[in-house]
Amino acid sequence: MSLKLYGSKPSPYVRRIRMLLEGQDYQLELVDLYNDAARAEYEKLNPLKKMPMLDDNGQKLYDSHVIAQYLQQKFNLAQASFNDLNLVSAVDAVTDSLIVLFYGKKSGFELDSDKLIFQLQLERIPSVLTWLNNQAKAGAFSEWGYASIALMSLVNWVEFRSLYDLSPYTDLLAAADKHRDRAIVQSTMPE
Ligand SMILES: N[C@@H](CCC(=O)N[C@@H](CS)C(=O)NCC(=O)O)C(=O)O
Repeated sequence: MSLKLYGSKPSPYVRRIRMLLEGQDYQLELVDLYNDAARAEYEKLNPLKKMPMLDDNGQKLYDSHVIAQYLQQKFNLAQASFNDLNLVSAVDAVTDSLIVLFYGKKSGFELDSDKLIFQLQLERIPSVLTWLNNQAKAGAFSEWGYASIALMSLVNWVEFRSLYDLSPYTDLLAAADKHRDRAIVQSTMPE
């Protein structure tokens, strides 16, 4: 098969691409970045050692946004608007901050706000979630597209790993609830 997506099932960035690839023929190549041997093997394919990576018959792409752009062109999918891309950037900001906190915790650190690296993330997350919640209230995620795909990847991953209390962000959760039952959302749930 020519189209191969490298990544893990829990990864929110990989999940976006799995959802974008709905209905397409591709192979998911599982990568375990927590395993030293698997990481060393993956480095031979991808020096960035990040996921997702797409390999389309030898054409490699290393970043989910570049992959999304590539797939939009390849399969004639709708282009995301700049407003949607802003929503995706905001979802990325929360995702990246939660990844830093997740790695911090996994590395045995206390996630207190005395440490600048944690303080920055702990400040950013509620600020961005509040903005996203207001956007959701205004209907920004009502259509199924790149922004809603990014939102579902974030919300389901946060729930799967119990990473953060999203309950105050009621409009954001209501927006996610509108898409929860989609077949592609259900079939790509983190596991
Ligand atoms: N900007 C990248 C972010 C990808 C990313 O951070 N992926 C995480 C997994 S969710 C990863 O590969 N982390 C490994 C590491 O940072 O060493 C994208 O959009 O693809």
